[in-house]
Amino acid sequence: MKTYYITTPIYYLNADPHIGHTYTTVAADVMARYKKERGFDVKFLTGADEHGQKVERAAADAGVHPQAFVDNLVSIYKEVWKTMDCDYDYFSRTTDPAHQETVKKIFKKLYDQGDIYKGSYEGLYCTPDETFFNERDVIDGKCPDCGRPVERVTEESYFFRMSKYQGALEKLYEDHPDFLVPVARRNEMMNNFIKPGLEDLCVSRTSFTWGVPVDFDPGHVIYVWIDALPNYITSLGFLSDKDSDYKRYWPADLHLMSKEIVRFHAVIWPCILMALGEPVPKQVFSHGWLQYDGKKMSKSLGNAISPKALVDEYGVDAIRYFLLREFTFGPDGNFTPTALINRYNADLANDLGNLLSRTVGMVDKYFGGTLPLLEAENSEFDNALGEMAKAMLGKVEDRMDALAFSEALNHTWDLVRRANKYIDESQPWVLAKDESKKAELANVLYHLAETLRIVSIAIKPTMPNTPAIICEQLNITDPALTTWESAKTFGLLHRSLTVTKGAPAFPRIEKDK
Ligand code: ME8
Repeated sequence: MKTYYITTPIYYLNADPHIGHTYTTVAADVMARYKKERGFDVKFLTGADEHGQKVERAAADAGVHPQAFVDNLVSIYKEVWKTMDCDYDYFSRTTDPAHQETVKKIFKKLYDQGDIYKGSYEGLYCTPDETFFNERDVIDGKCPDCGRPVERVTEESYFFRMSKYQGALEKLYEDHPDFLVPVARRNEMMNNFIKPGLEDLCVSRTSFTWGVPVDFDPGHVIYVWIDALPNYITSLGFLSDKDSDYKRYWPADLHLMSKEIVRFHAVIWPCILMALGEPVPKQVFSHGWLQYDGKKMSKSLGNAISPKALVDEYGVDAIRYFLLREFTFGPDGNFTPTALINRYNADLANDLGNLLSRTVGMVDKYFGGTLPLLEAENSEFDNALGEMAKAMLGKVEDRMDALAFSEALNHTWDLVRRANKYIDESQPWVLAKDESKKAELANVLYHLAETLRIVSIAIKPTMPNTPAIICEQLNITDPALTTWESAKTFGLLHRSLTVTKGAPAFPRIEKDK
């Protein structure tokens, strides 16, 4: 069986997650579910990045031990992933003793082979982001990422000899143009970081203690990226005696993240892996920021939206659908309540919700809930709908494989809208008035039900709960009728199907809410 290993970043544990954090995790979850549907042996990793000065300070402010501080936040994060139906296989924690042991081994190995050396560092440091910047990157003494002031720091540090991997990294980018996508990010990394020459990287700190210690030099803790990035392999048992997952799933198929940490994943991480003599991930994909009022959503900017509040109001499937359908996966996207309500009402309440309730309602009204077994010739409308339904999943697959979630969903909704139009074309209410048109009428309703079956399969990865609602109302219980591949055939549903009327799947939202 082919494997598929996908990761999100491990999130900093300094605040409750907002809907921006969930953007990556939901996308990764959708991709993981999609690959499972396609028959892959999938592993999906998310987790928590728990060390560093910022956590140490926040815990001190809260008057608790840093471990207690991060344990509490981990449970909050896990609750949010449950709320968002994100079904991960590994929850990576950098305070996990096994992770720490492997990070120490990695550090020691790189030191022993001369890829880590001791020096002294002077630089401009953004504490909240735990990132050093060059003079040329800092804007008026402020961090180019978050806009907060940077501090000048001088200290004895260990360095990772990244400059040594200049040639190998350039070759990676040349040989594998898809290593980093979208192409704009690839160009940015090439032009801003790789071509100007890789600089050695500071990988230890002495100014705080909340981190993995350098065991051969007390006083130094391993600085964030050599601790955080290897989580993707420590979780698989790398350099431990339980490394079967590492052997099976590494290299990762996809690292997902937003643009501010691309450099770490697409420049520093491959250099670390090359130094370790291990394969690099197959692909790094960077999406944009979810913004609110044109600014990156973040707790510190005060524009963070709580995932739970949204899910309580609209339902988890609607929020997952909105995140992936509304914004193109790649550029930044602006989150607005109006866009959410419009999208919900148009696509979910009107298009999909109505298609289901009209179909079930008409089977109920015209045939008492069970379609009769009558022979009818297909009309041109029946044939057109059937052909479109059969072809839809192939188009979805093409777009999903390119991480073009919005386009993939749009292919499914093209069919949903087509089916609603088909109702208008076929005019079941006219057929119902004519006793001799009973077979034709049953055939129309059958085409609608079968289209809904196919739609319910295509939406499974994005909307994990809605297919059950559709199947319940159409009484689909045979697992053979809900497999991914079954959505490429039209006409599998039993002709004399029985429906069960249910509550509207997506009740309309009044705008003034
Ligand atoms: O950077 N829009 O953790 P982090 C879209 N610990 N995505 C967003 C977002 C927004 N407004 N806000 C956050 C770290 N994200 C490090 C990573 S990995 C070895 C270590 C998502 O908590 C997005 O994926 O700051 C971004 O890259 C990630 O959260 C950063 O999370």
